[in-house]
Amino acid sequence: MGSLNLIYACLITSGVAMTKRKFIRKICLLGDGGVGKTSLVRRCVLDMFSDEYIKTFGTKVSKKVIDLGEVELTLMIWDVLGQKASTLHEAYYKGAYGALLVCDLTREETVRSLERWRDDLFQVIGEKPLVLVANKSDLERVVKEDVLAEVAGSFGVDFTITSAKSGDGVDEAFLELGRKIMEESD
Ligand SMILES: Nc1nc2c(ncn2[C@@H]2O[C@H](COP(=O)(O)OP(=O)(O)OP(=O)(O)O)[C@@H](O)[C@H]2O)c(=O)[nH]1
Ligand SMILES: [Mg+2]
Repeated sequence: MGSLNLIYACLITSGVAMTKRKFIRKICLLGDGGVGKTSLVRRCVLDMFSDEYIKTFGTKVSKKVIDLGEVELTLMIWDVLGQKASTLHEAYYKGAYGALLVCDLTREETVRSLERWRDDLFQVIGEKPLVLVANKSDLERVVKEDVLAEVAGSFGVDFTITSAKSGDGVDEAFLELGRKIMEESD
């Protein structure tokens, strides 16, 4: 047996090559009503989309396993309603390791209100990794990229452009947040 094969066999018998480190982390999606939070979760978890708008009442938790190389990360995704009822939100935020801040590229006010969503979140869980998600890229854009860059810059985070409808950028947004969360835990 060659020495490489021998090393490989040793790794397998010791379990090193077989096992990924596994983590489970709660994340939240925040942003105004109708920006596409539920649709992003549906696209990410089920690879489906619907044009129908059913306001989220209460909260829904979905699970998505992502592969980050030597780490397997299970995201428990909390889809929080987009209404301004911060007493309710507090309970949803508890225990979250990070969040996607979602706005709608067709409505600039949804970008401006992200600051309040972030502040609400940080009041409950402290500063945690965020990714700014600018959704509905398949529609005609009203929000300019420099406005996104300015808001994201003021939060010290990156932004990702997505379409829950076409799927563009959706997996990347969840992956990016997952990566950031795991970097924090190192
Ligand atoms: N064209 C297009 N429509 C989208 C996209 N994402 C969501 N929508 C539509 O926008 C509407 C609202 O989407 P939801 O995912 O329910 O929005 P939400 O942020 O969960 O809304 P709340 O639960 O009220 O907070 C629905 O009609 C969706 O079909 C997208 O990327 N492109
Ligand atoms: Mg919803």
